[in-house]
Amino acid sequence: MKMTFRYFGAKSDSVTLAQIRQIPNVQGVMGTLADKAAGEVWPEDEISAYLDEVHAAGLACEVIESVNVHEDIKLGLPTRDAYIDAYCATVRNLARHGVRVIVYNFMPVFDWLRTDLARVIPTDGSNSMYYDEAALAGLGPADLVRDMLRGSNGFSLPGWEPERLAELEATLERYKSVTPDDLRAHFRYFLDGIIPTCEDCGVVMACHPDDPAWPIFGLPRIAHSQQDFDKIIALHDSPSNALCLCTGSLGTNPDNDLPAMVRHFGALQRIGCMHVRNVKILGHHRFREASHLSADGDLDMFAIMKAIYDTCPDTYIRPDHGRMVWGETGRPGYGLYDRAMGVTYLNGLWEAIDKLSRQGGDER
Ligand SMILES: [Mn+2]
Repeated sequence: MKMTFRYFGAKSDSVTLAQIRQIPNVQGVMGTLADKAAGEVWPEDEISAYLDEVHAAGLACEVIESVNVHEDIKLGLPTRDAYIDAYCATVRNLARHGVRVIVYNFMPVFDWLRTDLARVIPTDGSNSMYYDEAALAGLGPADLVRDMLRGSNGFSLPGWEPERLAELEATLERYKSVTPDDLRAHFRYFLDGIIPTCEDCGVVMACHPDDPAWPIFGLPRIAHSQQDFDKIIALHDSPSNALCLCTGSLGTNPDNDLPAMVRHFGALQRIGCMHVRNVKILGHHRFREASHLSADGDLDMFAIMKAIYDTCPDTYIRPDHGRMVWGETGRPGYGLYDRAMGVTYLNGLWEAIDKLSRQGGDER
């Protein structure tokens, strides 16, 4: 596996490339241009400036995240063709600079969602992001956006860019007539439009799951179970139509068997990259993010890493949202310390799995 770390760029991250470079075994970043609106073509000069900075720090960047899909594409509006062309232009620009995997999602309006961005964990005084469906009662989508932005410590939240949300009410209204099958049909149209370009330039699209792993505010959501992802990879049959299995997002629903999902899609060669993190389920549609350690949450991180080792050992991995520990402040979920601890823990699991396998001590 290629261990990486998310990096938002010097202007948008509280963590530096020098710090990332010092985390054991981190060979690269999963990068982004933090200020790009959905539908915008990512200019080559900005891509190369970002990558030059990463490379100068001794790190690779073959995975780019958050190339967001314009709502008109998800809504299937006539204007979608121009946005699909723009998306293809961004794919080509990224590929020209060595990018091999692009992480995106097809969630209507809202990207990931939490009801508290800094919930104190009583047992140790750290804090992490928290979700309680009951806290949404009486809240409209606009209230939620206001609360999310207020809790962001001044950082932009990926997927919560204000310009995307400016026309919130109108966009929500448009989705009222869109069924999950409609959304899948729009997804197929999008994939049919971009995958030939991706194949041409050797790029794999990695679809990130819905987070949390169920519909919210009555919006259709179609990417939160193994069945959902089977349908997505069938929409356009190509090795370039792949997945970013995010264990913490899918793990919010205890019905999702993460090691089994990794094995299933790993065996099909449809895992473009992995986000590996843990989550603690506290009740029905109530959870908080945990340290990466298996015992601190509800996911078996050993079984997940073993499934990666067995079915897609060369994939890109990064730790995902961490807690805030040791007094650190920053972009919620994206502090340095807890994610760095997550990396070393995942490294340890990997070394043990690898050595036991080589010694014939693998009893699976
Ligand atoms: Mn993720």
